[in-house]
Amino acid sequence: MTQTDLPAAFGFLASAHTGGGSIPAAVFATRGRHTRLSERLRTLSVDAVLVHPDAGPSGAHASDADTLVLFAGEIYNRDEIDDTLDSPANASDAERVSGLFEKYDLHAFRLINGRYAALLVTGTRVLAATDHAGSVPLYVRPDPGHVLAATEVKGLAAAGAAVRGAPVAGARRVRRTPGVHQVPAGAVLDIRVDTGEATVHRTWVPPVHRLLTGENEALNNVRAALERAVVRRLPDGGRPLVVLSGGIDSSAVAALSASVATAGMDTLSMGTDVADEFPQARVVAEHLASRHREFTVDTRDLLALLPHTVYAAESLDPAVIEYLLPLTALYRRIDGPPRRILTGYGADIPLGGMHREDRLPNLDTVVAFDMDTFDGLNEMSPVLSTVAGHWSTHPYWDREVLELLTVLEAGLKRRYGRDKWVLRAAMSDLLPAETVARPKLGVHEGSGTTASFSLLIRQAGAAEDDVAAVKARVVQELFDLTVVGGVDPDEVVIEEIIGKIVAEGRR
Ligand code: IOT
Ligand code: MG
Ligand code: MG
Repeated sequence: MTQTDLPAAFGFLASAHTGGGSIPAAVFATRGRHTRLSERLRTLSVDAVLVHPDAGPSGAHASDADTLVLFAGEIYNRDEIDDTLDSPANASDAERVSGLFEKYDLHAFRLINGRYAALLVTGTRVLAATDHAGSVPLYVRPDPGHVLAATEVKGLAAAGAAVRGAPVAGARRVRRTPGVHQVPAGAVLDIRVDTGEATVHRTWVPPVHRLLTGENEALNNVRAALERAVVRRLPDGGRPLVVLSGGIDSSAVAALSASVATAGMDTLSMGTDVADEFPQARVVAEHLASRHREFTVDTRDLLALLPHTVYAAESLDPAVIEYLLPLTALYRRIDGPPRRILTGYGADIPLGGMHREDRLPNLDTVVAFDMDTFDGLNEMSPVLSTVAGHWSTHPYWDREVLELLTVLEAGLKRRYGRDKWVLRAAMSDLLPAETVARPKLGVHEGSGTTASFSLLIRQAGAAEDDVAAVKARVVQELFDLTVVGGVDPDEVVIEEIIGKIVAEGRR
């Protein structure tokens, strides 16, 4: 595939300042070339580093005398935006943001369906914006006269002491990084650079109402929306790569990709010496005639990547780290040229797929809770794969798909004794019957990750009842070491960390 299939930039680190100012060293887990920018606007100066694939980063920045846009990621409703802006045919995503801003000011970000983080410096303001899902994490440190922003918090943790460190109402502080806040999902932070004052504006909130829709209408809508989301994420003429477990979520993405990708499709499955879903994935790969590969990761090698997973995701949630660890191992094994990877990640959140019983009120309770609490978990972060130079994208968390799935009443999600019924029914003509009927299995279960991590902790002497607490402490410690402390994850020995934490627990 050609590199133009990748976003113009994967991430950035930037400093906007009134007087002189320096930019911290560019620290990214993301692999890519670094390009420095220095722009003197009418009121503010900006220094930035973009991290990008070889073909970038010209489409990732746009500027005129008073405004500079930095853009990491990609937009999926380009056609609609270009129509409303009368953009030239070859506009870049940074230019689209710039054009929307001219027309709508910060409301521009309400209009974008994408997977991105953006920084817009204009006049005396810095706007820091996330997509609806916060799927490309973005962090800011608003000191008076000097605002720092980065797509990975480790770059800001390395920046030295903050001047002000005052809280930003409506934004979460980041552990052990004074003055640093994460921009909420679906939000734009409007920062006055002279004072460092910041105001959060929401650009998307998860819907809390539910729709009573007929079966056929629901499944037709789901099919159409998911197909649109997949099509918008496919490489231009190249072969898509789908990470395939053989469950309904990733199999649906693979089936829709196969139905439109003219150049053929690749699928990839991971397993460990302990567990895999290889037979179930093979059924789908054969049915769709994809070029399919299986990677088996040794469990010891898998667990050794816990520090790398925390370093990439910058997440403190132990359950999320268990979901992301096998995917981290998988992405790191994809060699050759950079790929555009489609996943089935996130389908279980609006569909309540992790919920394993029949009662509808409980199902909707879980959906409402999960849609309220995903922000800050960073489970969709592209850094999991950009550490290996690849770009991942998640069709179920396309803004339109996510909204549609969320609002369907619970009885369409669990129906006829089946979980995720509406999705299964929507895909039944494109997949083998056994795939459509296959019960849900989480990636952390299918790879044995949860069990293997637990075992390692018990082997270090922890009691069964303490395993969950030890996991949480281990993830925290890995965050403190690698993200905050700048320790190379390759230098961290996971057994030593676990041993230390279990010993602490005994004291
Ligand atoms: P799961 O749904 O099993 O897997 C997520 C995606 O990872 C799959 O759709 C597939 O694209 C990829 N994948 C999984 N297993 C493999 C494999 N063996 N080989 C290759 N690719 C694979 C956890 C989970 O159950 O994953 N994620 C949930 C939600 C997490 C809860 N988060 C929250 N409440 N905020 C999900 O919805 O994806
Ligand atoms: Mg799933
Ligand atoms: Mg699964």
